[in-house]
Amino acid sequence: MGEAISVEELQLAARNHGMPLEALRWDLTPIGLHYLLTHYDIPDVDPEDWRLSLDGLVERPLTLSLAELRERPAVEVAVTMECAGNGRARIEPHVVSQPWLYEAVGTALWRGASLGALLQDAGVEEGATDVLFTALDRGVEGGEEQAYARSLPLAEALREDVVLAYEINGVPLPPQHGFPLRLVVPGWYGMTSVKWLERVTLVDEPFDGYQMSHSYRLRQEEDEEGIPLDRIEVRALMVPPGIPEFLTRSRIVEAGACVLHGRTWSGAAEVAGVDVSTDGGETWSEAELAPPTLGPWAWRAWRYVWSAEQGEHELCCRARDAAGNEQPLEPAWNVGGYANNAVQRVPVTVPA
Ligand SMILES: Nc1nc2c(c(=O)[nH]1)N[C@H]1C(S)=C(S)[C@@H](COP(=O)(O)O)O[C@H]1N2
Ligand SMILES: [Mo]
Repeated sequence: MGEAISVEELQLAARNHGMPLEALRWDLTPIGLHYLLTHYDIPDVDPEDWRLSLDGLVERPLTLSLAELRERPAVEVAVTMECAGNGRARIEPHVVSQPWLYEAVGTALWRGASLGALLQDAGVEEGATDVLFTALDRGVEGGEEQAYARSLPLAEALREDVVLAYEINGVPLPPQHGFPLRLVVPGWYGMTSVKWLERVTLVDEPFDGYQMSHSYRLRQEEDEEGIPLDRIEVRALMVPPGIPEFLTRSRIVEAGACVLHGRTWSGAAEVAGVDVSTDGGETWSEAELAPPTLGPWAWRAWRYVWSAEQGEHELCCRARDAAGNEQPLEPAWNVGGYANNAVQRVPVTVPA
């Protein structure tokens, strides 16, 4: 990597931690190891006073307490969530923001009320096209004071697996993951899954706030309109094998049979396969892909047995999906440093 990260970026990185890659071993990421991305501060919410408002283009505006949301039929879905900025720190020239390498990902079992069922109860009026989600956390970004807020097209909001979640992995949401209630939109990059929800508003056009019109767009120029980010691009990651060297994190692996394993996911289409290279991408072999045991929105396991021989090696894994997308070998630059799903490279030494 070229340019060094700044103290300001380190300040963000210390608040917003990633998932250690060895945690790829678990189907569901232990809560404290799930990645975290919070633009502003974690808000202080008293669950007794808290209410969710559902308003805008609906026949019957609703105000719901947490107890009322918990009384509704529950939906549970395993979701691999990934930040759209994952991979940003490997893009050149350097993009200043949260400096993720590979680890802005995690898989959780989210439980909550169906958003679609709630919208049905409120009665969506004709002319509504989008749903705006407004959160309690506030800050200044791009010189603009704002509450974190994003909208989602109505058709996506009505999908049966879109959840207003009050539980993660069987326990109430912890403060950092959106207590008392967050949106979870399976298959979409993490910015869509608004935490600390306060208000859901039916509107007749996409919201044009900062997190929609400035952030989370693929652009080559600052002043270009660009393309909004939505579905998660295909990716595979491996648990780095052997043991790490403390500072460089390079790996030391014993000679002989070494099981390489990891996870693969895509929000756009089913994963079709994972290939592994042990020579820096010169040659590739197909890994064994496990069935989607956690359902359609969560990662799948893969494995490959490598005969490790003495010397220096670079291990890579590369996934492709049923829509014909394949991870690129090199990152592509864009203004926000988003959606860099270039293949993971793991330098390994096999001593004599
Ligand atoms: N209210 C609110 N929701 C938010 C954010 C935020 O800063 N505030 N960050 C978003 C981003 S960019 C991501 S990647 C995910 C991260 O969710 P997690 O911290 O639970 O992993 O939350 C999204 N929802
Ligand atoms: Mo994110």
